[in-house]
Amino acid sequence: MLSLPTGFFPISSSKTTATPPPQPQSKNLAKRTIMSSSSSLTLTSDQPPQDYDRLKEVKQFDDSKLGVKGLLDSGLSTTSIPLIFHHPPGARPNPPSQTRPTTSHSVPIVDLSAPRPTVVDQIYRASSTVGFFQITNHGVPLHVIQRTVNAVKAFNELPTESKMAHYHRGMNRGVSFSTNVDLYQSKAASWRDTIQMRAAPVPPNPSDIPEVVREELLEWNEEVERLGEKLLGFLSEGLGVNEGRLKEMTCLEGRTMAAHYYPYCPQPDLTYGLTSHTDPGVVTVLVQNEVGGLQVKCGEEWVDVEPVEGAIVINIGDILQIISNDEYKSVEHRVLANPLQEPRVSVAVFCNPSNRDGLFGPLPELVSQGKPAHYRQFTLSDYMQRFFKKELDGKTLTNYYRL
Ligand SMILES: O=C(O)CCC(=O)C(=O)O
Ligand SMILES: [Fe+2]
Repeated sequence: MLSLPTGFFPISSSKTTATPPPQPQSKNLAKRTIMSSSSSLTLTSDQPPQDYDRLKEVKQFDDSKLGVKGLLDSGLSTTSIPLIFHHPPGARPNPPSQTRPTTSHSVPIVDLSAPRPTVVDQIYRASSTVGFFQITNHGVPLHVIQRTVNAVKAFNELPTESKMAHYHRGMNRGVSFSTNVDLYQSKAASWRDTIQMRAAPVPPNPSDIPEVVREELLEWNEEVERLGEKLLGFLSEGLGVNEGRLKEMTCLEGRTMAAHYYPYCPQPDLTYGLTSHTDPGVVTVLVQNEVGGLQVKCGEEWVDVEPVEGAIVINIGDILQIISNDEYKSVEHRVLANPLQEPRVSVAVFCNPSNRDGLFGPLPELVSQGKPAHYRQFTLSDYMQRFFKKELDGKTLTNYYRL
């Protein structure tokens, strides 16, 4: 069920966005097609008709350039969601999203204004258990976070016709806007639209970024770079290695941004906002609005990553789990479909190494006779190739390279 994670390597590889063969269609035609009564996008019963052609439906939806927000605004999905979004009964949120259980676990909040040894210790503990934590007093002004989130909201709430002009999956220019970045890979679609942006090493040409989010996403990218450096310092120190170790490995230099919009979903128990996955990179830096829905898996429980005003969510990715020889944990997380009228907005920045030909594996400082390496070494190019050939599944990177 695990699908391509949002916004990791996709950026510079043309293979990243498995787009079906182009079929020229005018906007209006696309819209007519999706709205025609013969389209099973209007079919919402759990039982697909015998002649149900899922790929055709998916493609029609993509060609319509509506995204889920446009589908909702078109009036097509105000009470029920099309079949392409229905996840199989055994793979739906359980228990239903409206009755989230209380759990004994929680995602730690680390106050970065505490003395450094305390911060390092708390980040180490969170990273080696839940794999997620939130940081406060991090130096990024609240209004900068709000500006970023509000810009993403404003873009998604533009009239559908204006957004359609930006709708495409290819990342050749370093920016895309589409629904479900994994639309053609996943078995069931989810209820979100996403702007993806290559953030580093080379951000896109500003004129290729939709104007409504242009300044804000570029500014956010700079904030994340500053914050990321501090963060990598804490994470390195927690491992007992030189403070600059992860930074020197270029772990911050390959960044991708995914700005997600999760509108109201009329049937949130049939689908997801984003299905369960781990992030393949080093660390992810994420801001979210007040709506909530992000959950992290702790044992068999799904624990809410509660929105905290001004806080920034950090999670460990697969590469850092490997580099740390399993001291840090890359943990599965997901987003429930949004049952509220207020949309959920989040902006994730995936920090990856930029060095694709160097060898990555457990840090030699962390390996000894008593603590053997859990992984073999690999290059990012190798990983990317396997990743896009879909040779890997589940906790892709960690399982594949595990010794
Ligand atoms: O929207 C969120 O809160 C989570 C996003 C996420 O996990 C991802 O993009 O990989
Ligand atoms: Fe993620």
